[in-house]
Amino acid sequence: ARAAEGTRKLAEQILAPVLSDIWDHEAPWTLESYRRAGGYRGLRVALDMAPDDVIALVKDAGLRGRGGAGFPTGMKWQFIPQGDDKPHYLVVNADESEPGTCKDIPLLFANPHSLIEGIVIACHAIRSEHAFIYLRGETVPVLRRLHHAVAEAYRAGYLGKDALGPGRDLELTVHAGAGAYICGEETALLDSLEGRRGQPRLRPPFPAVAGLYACPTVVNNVESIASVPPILARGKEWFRSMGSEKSPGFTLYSLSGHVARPGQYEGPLGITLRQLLDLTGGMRPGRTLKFWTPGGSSTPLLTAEHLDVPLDYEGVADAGSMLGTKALQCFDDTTCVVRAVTRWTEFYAHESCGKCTPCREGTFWLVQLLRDIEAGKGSMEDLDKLNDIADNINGKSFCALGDGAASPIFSSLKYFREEYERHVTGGGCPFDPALSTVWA
Ligand code: L3W
Ligand code: SF4
Repeated sequence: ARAAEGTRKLAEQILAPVLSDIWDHEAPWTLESYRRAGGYRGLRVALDMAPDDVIALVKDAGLRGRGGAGFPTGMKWQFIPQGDDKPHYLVVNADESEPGTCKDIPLLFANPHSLIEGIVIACHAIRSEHAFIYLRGETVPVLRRLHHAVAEAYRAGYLGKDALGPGRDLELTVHAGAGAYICGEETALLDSLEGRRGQPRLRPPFPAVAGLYACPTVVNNVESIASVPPILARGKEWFRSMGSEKSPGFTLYSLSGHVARPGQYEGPLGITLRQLLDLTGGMRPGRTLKFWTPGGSSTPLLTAEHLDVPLDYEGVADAGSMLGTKALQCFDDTTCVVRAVTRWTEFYAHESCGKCTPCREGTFWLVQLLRDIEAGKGSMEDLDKLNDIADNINGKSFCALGDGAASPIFSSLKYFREEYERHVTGGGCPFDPALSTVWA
């Protein structure tokens, strides 16, 4: 009975969305539609507050970054030095491209004003007069819609001259990237925005100290910034009434793969994949869950044993993985894990920026070994080599892309070593490629 009650409460929260509340309204991307639903109310509250009080509120609410690392948003804002004479910048990371991650682009497409309102509030808080949105360039319809929304916001006075109060202007620049996964890494993004080849910078200094044009810069994910206006409008207690103590609030879960109804589902942090699948029709008919990623392919795989892991930062970490971007890619019993890992590793090898040797060389060698194993040309020694190469990438690379590439190798060997061995002893892949629809 308690489980049923929990599921009912969860359904109520899922059915009372915040970020996605107007996605099914008519033309939700327009200023008119957004304002009709109460949009820009949080901004009015914020502009009546001192900047430091806005930062304190976001910090007390406990909002954590939704781009993958879960870093506390208010604390990041607080790192911006005060009393200096350099300009401060806000940069929104909309370069979404982590495999399986598909929440920021739909959010921008459906409701770009929720991001713009969050940007204005954040700029007030960190005393910035110029913000940038770095958008994944391939998403041309989103780019057009974003430009349209920014123009509306300028016309309405939310941006431009005196937008933050008398003498406090705010400019917002939308920049389309050229389609490199590494430009989602915050410092590579800044290099790309400055017109250079996007490659990670050494940290520290962190962007908060020396970011865009060597000035103090906050880099935040789209969903993090779009979550700020409702906190201003409804208060920190309301935000904290959802989720858990260390991971409060609501979030977007991107459900994909062999599920009956893939899509974006909004709910509190801390729900479980089992609850989400129960509410959304489960796996495709007649099939069972074999493995899944909690937050894109850079986060270690989990299995059906982990269906009741709370999807919050601590719960997923305790299970040996990371919440990451909450990209729940679900694979059923028809899927060859070696094939899935090979496909992801090919992605990392292709997207490796080449700056450091462990990642540039290691991802190349991982792909060669995996392809051989999948094709039945591998040996038992190759399985140890896979582990060894991943070990030489993990923690020894210049940025998180290297660790991300090592993670599916380690976790698949941990849970499915026997399946790798069957490829070696059986002369190739034991699965029927016609049954699995994920890999074209
Ligand atoms: C000032 C300090 N700032 C940390 C800031 C830092 C950054 C944030 C988090 O990787 C993960 C990665 C992917 N003073 C600071 C400080 N900061 N210490 O806090 O930093 P960090 O290093 O923990 O993480 P990160 O480099 O931001 C993000 C994983 O997310 N991921 C990838 C997602 C990809 C996308 C996409 O497609 N766009 O989001 C998925 O799980 O592997 O582990 O801002 O400056 N002392
Ligand atoms: Fe580039 Fe990979 Fe090194 Fe990151 S880990 S700097 S992506 S080569």
